Amino acid sequence: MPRDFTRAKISLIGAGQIGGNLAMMAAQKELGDVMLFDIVEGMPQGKALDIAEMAPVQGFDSIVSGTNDYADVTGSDVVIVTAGLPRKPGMSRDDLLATNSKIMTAVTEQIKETSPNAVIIVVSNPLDAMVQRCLQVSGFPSNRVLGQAGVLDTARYRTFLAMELGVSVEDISALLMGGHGDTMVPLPSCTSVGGIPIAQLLDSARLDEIVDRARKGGAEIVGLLKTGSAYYAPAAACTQMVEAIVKDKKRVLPCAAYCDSEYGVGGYYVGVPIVLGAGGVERIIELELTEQETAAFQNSVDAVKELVAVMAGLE
Ligand code: TXD
Repeated sequence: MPRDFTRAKISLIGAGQIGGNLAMMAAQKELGDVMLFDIVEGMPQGKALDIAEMAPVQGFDSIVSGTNDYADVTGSDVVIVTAGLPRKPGMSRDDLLATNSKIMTAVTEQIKETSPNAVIIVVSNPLDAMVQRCLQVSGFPSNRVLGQAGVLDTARYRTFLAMELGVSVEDISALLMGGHGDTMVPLPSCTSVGGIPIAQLLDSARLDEIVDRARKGGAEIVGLLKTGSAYYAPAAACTQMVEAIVKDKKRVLPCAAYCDSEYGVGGYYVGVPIVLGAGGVERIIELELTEQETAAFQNSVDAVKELVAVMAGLE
């Protein structure tokens, strides 16, 4: 009797720019079979077929499919949500919050119904509020609902450091905490180059400039593209998280995780280092922060709380 080997089922809710690229990257790495879902008819099917036709050239056997029917999402092991609308001219941040939180509620109800054992990774913006909504609606344990932001922000920071120092990106190890964007908290004490503390290679003024560029990394790309936000690096960041889960790698990565007693957050999502494996958020690593880092982190938590309060007020 042959043993029953099954591949992980990875479903992507939202087959736009990030969803499409994530489908491609996950298939190329053979992380599992990929189901692309979107409300736009034909689009996920078209992207899936295009990716499937890469397989003979690139040599991967993951099955990539597209659908407009949630029944096809049934039994997913990992679900990544990128569904939502980007901000359009004339729309306030609250308008976006209202629209996307409605989408997040509807999407999460379907995930709960079709894939009750999945780990959900939320990507849609405003990230820290959307992941909170997903937790509330799913009723899943908080270890199975997390958000992607920190892997991307840290990747941007590592890219700029490698450019500055003229060394391989592979040798830059770094960590950023806090929310996605302006309130991001850099931790120079957790930044090293081939094991060498960053302070020995770069003065703190230059490091601050690099952190600032990472902090505004999303806006820099929006400014260049003009028609949308970044998607290749966000898709790569999600791919790394999916890989950690489906291969139970127990990677130490900065992710938006539900912190209650941790860091004294009191029940909100915020970017912290976690151990990511088959169980989702298997552990939140609590670092000892300096006074300045604690203040910056608190500032970030306050911004998240404010966003969640606005979202609650919209109901
Ligand atoms: O690091 C991060 N977290 C981020 C997040 C980095 C970059 C971009 N970030 C946010 O991700 C961005 O602000 C958006 O909220 C999401 C997705 O970005 P993407 O660039 O992929 O947006 P697209 O191309 O507009 O894709 C969104 C898709 C689109 O195809 C819609 O038709 C679909 O979402 N959509 C839905 N799918 C399913 N169900 C519903 N209800 C739905 N509504 C829209």
